[in-house]
Order: sequence, then C-alpha cells, then structure tokens
Amino acid sequence: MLVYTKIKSVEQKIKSLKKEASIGFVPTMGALHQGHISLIDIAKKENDFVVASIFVNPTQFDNLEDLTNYPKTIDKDLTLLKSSKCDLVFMPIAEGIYNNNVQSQHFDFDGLEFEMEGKFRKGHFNGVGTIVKRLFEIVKPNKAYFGEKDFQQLQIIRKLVDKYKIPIEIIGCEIFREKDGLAMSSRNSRLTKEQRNAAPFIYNTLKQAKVKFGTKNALEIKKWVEDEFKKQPLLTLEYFEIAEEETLQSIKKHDLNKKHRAFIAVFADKIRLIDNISL
Ligand code: PAJ
Repeated sequence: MLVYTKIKSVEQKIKSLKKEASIGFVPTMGALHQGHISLIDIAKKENDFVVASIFVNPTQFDNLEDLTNYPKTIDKDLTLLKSSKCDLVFMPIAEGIYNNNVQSQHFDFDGLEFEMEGKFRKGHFNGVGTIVKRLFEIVKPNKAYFGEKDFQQLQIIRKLVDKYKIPIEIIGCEIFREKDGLAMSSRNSRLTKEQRNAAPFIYNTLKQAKVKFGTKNALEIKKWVEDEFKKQPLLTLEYFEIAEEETLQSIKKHDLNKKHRAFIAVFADKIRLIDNISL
C-alpha cells in the first residue's frame, strides 16, 4: 500500500494509472472503523485501484473542542487500510491542501445546506464542500464513495458534482452498525461505558418511528420521539426530522411518490451522534 503526504506524488501516480485503470476514492477523517472499511470493500469490487484519504479537515468543524478531541489513530488506520487491500492512502497536511489559506469557499447547494446539520453546525457544509472539491481535483477518481450515515453530506456531494460538472460518479453506501444497532462512528470511542450502553436507544427509536410512519403523521412522530428522549437521562435530543430524501425538506404528510427518511442528532454529554433510517 502506498502512503503519500504530498499532492504532487498523488497526482503523478494517478496520471500514470488513469489511462488503463479505474480509480475509486474513499475520503475520510481517519479514526477508521468497519463503517469506513465497508466503503473500501465496495470501492475495491468496483474499481482497479482504490485511494483513501485521511485528513481531519479543520474548516468543517464549528467547534474547536470537537476538532481538538477528534480521535487520531493513524497506525491502526494504516493497518486496517492495508488489510482491506486499499492501494493508496493520501494524508495531506492542512497548509498544503489549502495552499496556506485554511478557509472555506462559500457554496450554494440549493438549500440542502440549510436543513438539519446546516442549522446546528454553522459553516460545516462549506468546509466539507471545499475539502471534497479539492480532493476530487487531486485524486480525479471515476467513482467516489460516501456513507449514508451522513446522508445530508452525501446529497450535498451529489449536488457539488452536479453544479460544478465534475465527472465523478457518487456512490452512497449503507450504514454499517454495531451488533446492538448503534451506527459506527469515530466519535463512539469517546463515549463512557454508561453512554455507550445507552446509545443503541437512538437506532431503536428510529426503528420504532419507521413503524409509526405507517399510521401517524410526521408531527405526531416527532412529538413521540421528543417525549421518548425526555425519559433518557444520558442522551439529549438535538433534532429529529422526517424529510424528503431529494430536497431534505421536512414533511408533514406521507407522499407515496417520494422517498422519505428520518434523521436524528443526539448529544451524549458533549459527544454528538447522528443517525438516520429510510422510511
Ligand atoms: P468521516 O466521518 O471520516 O467519514 C468518512 C466516510 O465514511 C463518510 O462518507 C461517512 O459517511 C462514512 N461513514 C462513517 N461511518 C459510517 C458507517 N457507520 N457506515 C457507513 N459509512 C460510514 O465524512 C467525513 O469523514 C468527512 O466529512 C469527509 C467527507 C472526509 C470530508 O472531510
């Protein structure tokens, strides 16, 4: 497995490969777990050469404490990537990838950026858009893989390639979960034992909301979820929304012609966990 930190090295390697090999790309912020590796596995099946990037992108954090506490497990990450047969790992440094100007570009994602995560994490999607666009320019993959775990991010990246006419196919990959249903996340490692034991409540609530979606309207379900979380001392609900998949607009009524998803963000003390379920 090749490990590069320099943009030039990646660009040269990609240039030499591009004519005969298809390239799959999995961008990450490290602290890798099986959820990330499931993306590498899918990319391996669909491409000749798979590139992963590890870069904790400062501009997408709205909270300095979250950035500082973001787990860093480089040795373990490289071992995991090597055993999943990833071909190249790109680990840039901030000054290099941002050309000594670590700032976000401003994007118009047709309103996708103002819903859910956008309301609670100011500037987050400008940061994500800036870094992913830059990584795409360097890696120039045929396909890039993103988890449905961050469904809003996935839709925003689809919008990004569409608006900027970037010739990359975006592949959405299912959420990989722990046995007890908790969506895998780099942040899970920061949970205390008690918080970790409480956390499967998030997905259990989503599953029950899905059942209720057959008979109750979105507002009734939202109220039910809010009441459920009031009974949970270790978990604080930030938002629960039922939204249409394409536009991410909240819905009131079930429209049989559209796809819907329930989205949730929860705090366990200062650790923020997100999840979603297709309805
Ligand atoms: P990160 O949180 O490291 O996630 C990298 C990719 O792994 C994302 O596409 C995310 O949705 C996916 N992923 C994380 N947990 C998953 C799970 N349990 N199941 C399936 N996929 C999962 O998302 C980012 O990094 C950054 O915003 C990034 C796109 C790299 C830009 O900085």
